[in-house]
Amino acid sequence: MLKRRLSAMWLSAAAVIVLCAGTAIAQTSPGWEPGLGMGPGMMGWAMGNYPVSAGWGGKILSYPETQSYIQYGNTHGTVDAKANSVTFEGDNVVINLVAVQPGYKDQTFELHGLTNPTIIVPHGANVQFNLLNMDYGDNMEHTAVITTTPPPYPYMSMMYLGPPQVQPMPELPWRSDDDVKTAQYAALGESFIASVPGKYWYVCPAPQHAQEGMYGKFIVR
Ligand SMILES: [Cu+2]
Repeated sequence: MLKRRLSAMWLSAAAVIVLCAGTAIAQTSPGWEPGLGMGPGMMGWAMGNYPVSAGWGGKILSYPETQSYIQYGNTHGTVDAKANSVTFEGDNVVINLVAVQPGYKDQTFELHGLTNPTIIVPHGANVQFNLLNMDYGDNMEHTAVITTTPPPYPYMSMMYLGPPQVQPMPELPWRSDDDVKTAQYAALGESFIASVPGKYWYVCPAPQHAQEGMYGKFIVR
C-alpha cells in the first residue's frame, strides 16, 4: 500500500517537474541543445533509436533483443575497470545503459558489466542516451535524469535535483515476467548535444532509488 501511494506521488511530482523543466532548460541551460532526435514528438519527448508508442512512450524488447542491446553497449566506448568508467570518443556517442541487469545489485545502472560507471563523453558530441529496464517488482520502474546536483540524494530525490540538464525521460516500467527469458522489457532513448563541459550525474529519480545508490557520474570533457 505504501509503495502504491509513493508511486502515485511520484507521478504527480514528475508532471510538475516536467512542466517546470521546459522553462528551466530554455532559460538556464542554453548549452544543452536538443539533438536531432529532439523535438515535439508524439508525447513531446526526445526520441532517438526507440520511437514513441502508446502508453509510457517507449519500445518493448524481447529477451534476445535485450542481449543485442547489451552486446552493443559492451562493444562501444573504452572501459577502465579500475576507474569504473566508460569513455566515448567521436561526434556521435551511443550509450546503452541498463537499469538493474539480472545478476546485478538492486538499484544500480550497468554498462560494459560495470555498476554505476562514470560515463565520459567528448564536448560537443551528439549523445544518444538509451536506457533499458530489466528490473522486476513493484516500485521497480526506473529512468535517468542528468543533473548538476551531486550525491548524496534524499528519499524523494526528484524534489532535490533541481532543473534537469536534459529533458527527463518518462519512467520505464519493470519487465513483464519474473522469468527473464519470456519477459518483455521496456527501453527508451533520447538524444542531446553535450555542449557544456563539466561534471554531471545521471540519477534515477524514483523514490528511494538514488538514495540507495542508483546514480553515476556523467562527465563532458
Ligand atoms: Cu530507479
